[in-house]
Amino acid sequence: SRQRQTGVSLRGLLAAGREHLRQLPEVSPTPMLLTVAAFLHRELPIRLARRVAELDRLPSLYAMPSVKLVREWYAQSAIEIFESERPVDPLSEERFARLIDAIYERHAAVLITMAKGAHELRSSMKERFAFELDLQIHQFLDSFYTSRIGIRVIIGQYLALRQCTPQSTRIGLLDTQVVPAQVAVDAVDQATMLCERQFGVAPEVELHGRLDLAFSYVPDHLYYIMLELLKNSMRATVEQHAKLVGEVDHKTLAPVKVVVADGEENEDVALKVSDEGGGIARSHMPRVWSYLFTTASHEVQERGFLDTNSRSSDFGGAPLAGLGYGLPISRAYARYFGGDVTLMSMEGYGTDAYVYLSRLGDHDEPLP
Ligand code: W6P
Repeated sequence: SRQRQTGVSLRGLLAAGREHLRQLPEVSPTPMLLTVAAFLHRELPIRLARRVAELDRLPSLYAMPSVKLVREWYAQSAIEIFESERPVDPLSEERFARLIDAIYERHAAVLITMAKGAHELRSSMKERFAFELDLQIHQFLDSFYTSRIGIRVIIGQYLALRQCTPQSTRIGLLDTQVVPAQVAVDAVDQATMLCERQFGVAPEVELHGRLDLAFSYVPDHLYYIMLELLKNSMRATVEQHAKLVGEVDHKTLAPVKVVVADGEENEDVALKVSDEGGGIARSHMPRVWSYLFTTASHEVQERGFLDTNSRSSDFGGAPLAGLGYGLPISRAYARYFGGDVTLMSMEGYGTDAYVYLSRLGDHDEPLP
């Protein structure tokens, strides 16, 4: 855990992926794939061990059974990789990939289990959190989840490259031609389905701006972010309408608006999701980004746990009101490649959510 972590950037991942695909027709595994595997073989135990050491520094959280379980997964995985043979030829690379794949699956439920741990801690304390501890745990979880995103990106990229075919714009988890408007449409479809299932009705979504824009990104991350924002906007719209009109079974909901923007030589791609769902009180804003407060009821939370627990993918369709983790996790995804998510709200009217995605690709990943 005392060794230095080595960061990657979108540009670095793209370059390695392209080189792998260039070498692919000739040999398998390619020299580049072996280089990537060797990088993971050294890097993953460092990153995993650091999380174990960090956890050991938070005794109040670590006392929770769920958190202990997560720590065991991290320690076990670090040891397994550390003790595994270095991937240097087809056979050892194949064995290494199988180990990494199993570890990726082992850690599928980390988010939900840590959330449970934070919940356990909250209920174990009768009173509201002491501000200091609250902040400390929030920052810990933010670092923890940011680190997890990074680990899952480098693992996911390696495993996806092994199955990659050269004739596509897709390079592992990355795509050189992500069309944000198309990702938005896919997220709208899913959010609409979830919203209709929960409320029996969903607002229309209008799409504006640079609908043809394409750039290099991880489409799964953008999808996760957009789905989260759209679910929030749709829910707010339906609930606001019910408050004003006294029913939800009505088709005159204010539409949610999505705008895609980018300028010449612009460093960012920006997306905006706007709703007229009544907005968020300014005093309420901090808890919207918190891992420790959640607006969802306990019953919904429990369902949230069950609904997502069985999934091994991080990008499945989560329930409309789950853990209340969607926003901070979305922001962590955006920040991971140098972007951000912000909310601007007018209480009594509605909310604008802005997503900024760095298109330069040279941002080194944050390595807490
Ligand atoms: C709301 C609350 C919220 C959070 C995130 C995105 C959009 C919205 N709309 O009312």
